[in-house]
Amino acid sequence: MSKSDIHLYTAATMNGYKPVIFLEEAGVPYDLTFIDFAKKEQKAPDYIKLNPNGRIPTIVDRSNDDFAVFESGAILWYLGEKYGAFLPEDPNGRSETLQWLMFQMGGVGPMMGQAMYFQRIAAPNGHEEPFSIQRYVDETRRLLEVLDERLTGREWLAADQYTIADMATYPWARAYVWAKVSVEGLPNLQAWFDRIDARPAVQKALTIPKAQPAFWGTADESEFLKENAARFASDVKT
Ligand SMILES: N[C@@H](CCC(=O)N[C@@H](CS)C(=O)NCC(=O)O)C(=O)O
Repeated sequence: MSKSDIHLYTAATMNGYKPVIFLEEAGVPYDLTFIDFAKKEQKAPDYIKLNPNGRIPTIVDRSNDDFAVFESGAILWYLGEKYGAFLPEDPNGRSETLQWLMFQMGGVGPMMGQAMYFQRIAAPNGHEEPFSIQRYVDETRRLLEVLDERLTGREWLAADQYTIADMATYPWARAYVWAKVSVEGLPNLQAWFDRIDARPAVQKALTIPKAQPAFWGTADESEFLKENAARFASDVKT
């Protein structure tokens, strides 16, 4: 069987969906390895050689001497350059795109990730931390307000076009239900969700490697909470 240039290692998480969205949008063929957190495949020595952080996602570019890229923002940037897509060429448009990509990587992702962690993983497993929950929920809401303001009179986050900044931010911001953060009163953000929800490539990407409807508030979370409990038990050092 012929191999694609891009080999993607990922899982069904917000960061994990980002490169899938790019590859589906660009119509680029890719090989996929699903990383199973329950088996700690992300910490296996061979995987750590590709991703020193022991997390997903990672890509290997077979057409570039098996060059490995980790960090989801860097992966989108690499793919954008390689395929000349979703990353504007003009310097200002490119800078705007990278500004909003960094805003997601440094702000939206980490803050929402902690809001999710404290409410969906720590609290159901006996570690209720109200101060931390409040801090991360408030900070997430503030960041979503920044996005809403940015999207006033604009369809996309950067450069008047759909870019890797939208692809990076969407799986996180769209999971506001999972973070238990309200998007009431943020009409521009909600309209942006609708625009991206409607894209066939995104709809497909969100089922690869597996759909997580609880993230988007469209399914019962109990199954997922069981998986989280198992991970919590193996992650936490007491
Ligand atoms: N900054 C990294 C974060 C990657 C990350 O946190 N990945 C999570 C899933 S969203 C992961 O691999 N978790 C498994 C673990 O913590 O062992 C990126 O954007 O790629």
